Amino acid sequence: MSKSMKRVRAALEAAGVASEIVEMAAETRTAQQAAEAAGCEIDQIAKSIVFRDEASGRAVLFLTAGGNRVDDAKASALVGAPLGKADAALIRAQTGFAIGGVSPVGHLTAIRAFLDPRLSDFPVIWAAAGTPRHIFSISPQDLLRLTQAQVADFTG
Ligand code: 5CA
Repeated sequence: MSKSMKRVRAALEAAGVASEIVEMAAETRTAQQAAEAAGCEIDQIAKSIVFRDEASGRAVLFLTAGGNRVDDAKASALVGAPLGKADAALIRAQTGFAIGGVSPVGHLTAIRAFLDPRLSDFPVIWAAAGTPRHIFSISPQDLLRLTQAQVADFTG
């Protein structure tokens, strides 16, 4: 098992979340691929979209329903600072994950997080487990608890 996936598993276990990481037969790099693999609606996939807070230089996490897009202006207003693109190196350094497998949990360092209310329309959602082939299911409530995310409208 990859180190990235072990961190995800450890975070889920530490929080007492009864969730299993599932290996998919096909790649789950995108929300569309993940939804097809899980056999769920695209909005049931929690995308972990990372931006760079240009004031602090730190990464910020937007847990976004698969079919939604982050609106830059709304997201910046929420953060209270301009946001820029987080490149692969920043994402890797702060989260410990590579693009396509960024998990919402098990990060190397604490990350400020926001959660798309659309995700709360489902009893269970799916997210990346640290690799482009593994996902796990979790309730939106548990995901909120683990990420300490703020629920806010940042899509458009
Ligand atoms: N495993 C899937 C489903 S859970 C997954 O990780 N999807 S995702 O949407 O969270 O991750 C893909 C996202 O990575 C893209 O939507 C995009 O926002 C981001 N991304 C893709 N390429 C880059 C890049 N070169 N730099 C920064 N972010 C990127």
